[in-house]
Parts: sequence; C-alpha cells; structure tokens
Amino acid sequence: MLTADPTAAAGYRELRRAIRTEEPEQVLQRLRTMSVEVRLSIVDMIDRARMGHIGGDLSVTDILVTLFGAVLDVDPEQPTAPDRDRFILSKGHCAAALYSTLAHCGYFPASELATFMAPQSALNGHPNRRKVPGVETNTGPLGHGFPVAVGCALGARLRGDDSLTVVVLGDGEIQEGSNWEAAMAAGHYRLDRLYAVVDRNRLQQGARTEETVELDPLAAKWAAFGWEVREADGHDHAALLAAFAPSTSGRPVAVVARTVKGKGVSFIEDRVEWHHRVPDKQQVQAAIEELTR
Ligand SMILES: Cc1ncc(C[n+]2csc(CCOP(=O)(O)OP(=O)(O)O)c2C)c(N)n1
Ligand SMILES: [Mg+2]
Repeated sequence: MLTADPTAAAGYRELRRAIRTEEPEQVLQRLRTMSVEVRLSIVDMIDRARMGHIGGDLSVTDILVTLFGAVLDVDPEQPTAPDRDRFILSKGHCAAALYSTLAHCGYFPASELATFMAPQSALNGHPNRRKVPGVETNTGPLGHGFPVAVGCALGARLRGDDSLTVVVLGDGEIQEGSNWEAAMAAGHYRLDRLYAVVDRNRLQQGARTEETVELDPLAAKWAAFGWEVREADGHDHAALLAAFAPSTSGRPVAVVARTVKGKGVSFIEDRVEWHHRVPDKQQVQAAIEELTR
C-alpha cells in the first residue's frame, strides 16, 4: 500500500483553504492550473509505460480536478477516515487520470507516477484499493463501480453521516445493464447525497456511442429513474462546481458532463482511434507544447 506524501498533502490542505476563501476567478484559475498539471502527468505516464487510455484520461481530467480540488471532503493523510466523502472512478481504465489527481493531492508521492504499469508497481492499469490510498473499490470491468457507489451512499444513510458519494461513469460504460439496476435502486432510496457523473464524450472503445447502442435522450433516462439531472460542460470548472451543488429535490443527482475525448491535445480530440493509442515521441512533445501553451 502506498502512503501519503506529507509535503504534497500540506499543499493540498493549503489549496482547499484558499479555495474556500478566494474570489471565484482565483479559484477557477487554481483549478485550471491543476488540470494542466494533471494532463501533463497523464501524458508522461503513458509515454513511459507505452500503454494506457489517453483519450478517456484527458476527457475526465477536469471532472476529477473539480471534485478533488473543490468538492470532496477528504484528507489524503487519512484516506480511510470513517466520515470521508467517497469517490469511485467506475470507468477504471482511466486510472492514469485518477492516480495523477491523487498524487497531486498528496495521497502518495508524485514520483510513483513514473512506475505506472511497471512490474511490481502499485499503479496498475486499473485501480486497486489494496495498493493505492484514495481508491475506494477496484474498477476496470465496466458496470461495477456504480453499484458499489450506491452501496456506499446507502451505507452512509444507514450510519447517519452526511458524507457524499460521487461516481464517474463512462458513457459507453452505461450500456452495461448493471448501471441501470444501480440507478433504479438509488432513485428508489432517494439517495440525495449520491452524485453520478457521466463523462459524455460520445465515444467508446471502437466507435461513437450512438452508432453502437443509442443513449440519447440521456437526461430523460436518468430523470425516469428518479434522479435530479444536471447538464454541464465537463471542461468548465465553474459549470461543474455549480453541478455539484446540493440536491434540491431529495433525489440523487446525475451530472451529464459534455466532454471531448482527448481534451487538450488537438490531434487526440474526438478521435476514436485514440481510445488507447500511445503517442510516439514527436506526438508526446507536441502534446506537452499544446498543454503548456
Ligand atoms: C465489462 C467490460 N467490457 C469491456 C471492457 C473493455 N473496455 C475498456 S474501456 C471500454 C470503452 C469504454 O467507453 P466509455 O465508457 O465511453 O469510456 P471513455 O470514452 O471515457 O474512455 C471498453 C469496452 C471493460 N473494461 N469492461
Ligand atoms: Mg466515452
């Protein structure tokens, strides 16, 4: 099991303090900076490992940054505190984005990121809760993280604590039927401290979602399952922050986040072949230049 990096964790505490007290524009600037840093780490990890899911990682980055930067009540030095908010990345193939965000917050040293997918590394291609602090449950097989999140939210309700549970789903992922059983249960129990975010990039592994199994009208589907639905630009930190406001209906909240797969690197954006293609050295250089421009 990796352990916290005290210096990075102190930096994270400072960030959270600043975010609570600063003007909105300063807060957004901090989140944007964090997104650039996380994206650069993702590119570096995938470049070193010569493996990974770069499209989905870059798609989900701003969602993860908004959550860990400004929404979730967590302490990277106490990753199993009983009353912590729970976060589950159900689209577990995007582990690089999660690891990079967790390291940024101090859950473990950022130097570990260089070991991504190497033999004996804790940072497997899909997140493992026994190896990486901040990972609440193992994910990778699509359709499994969301049912666990519903269990976490129901558990919090039964314990009487008001912690949040947030789960991030891929849009292709929700073609798996288990998600809709989970959605139905959460709606039934009116788990109003549960948020399900759909990373709606309209691409899955080998094709566009709507050519594979049509998902639209997506908001209407969530509403029919008893959820309060919010739609947001999934790369706009301000819009995402607004989408994570408390439930106003006593129902769980679905956030349909409009995203671009590969966001931030133009030759990767919205291209199905970049689901898990690995950039060559020249492309890595071009990606870094574009992200730091
Ligand atoms: C049950 C299951 N089936 C197939 C896969 C292989 N797989 C990994 S990622 C992926 C596509 C996921 O698409 P989406 O959920 O839209 O993710 P994103 O676009 O954010 O990468 C598939 C089919 C898997 N991980 N689990
Ligand atoms: Mg997708």
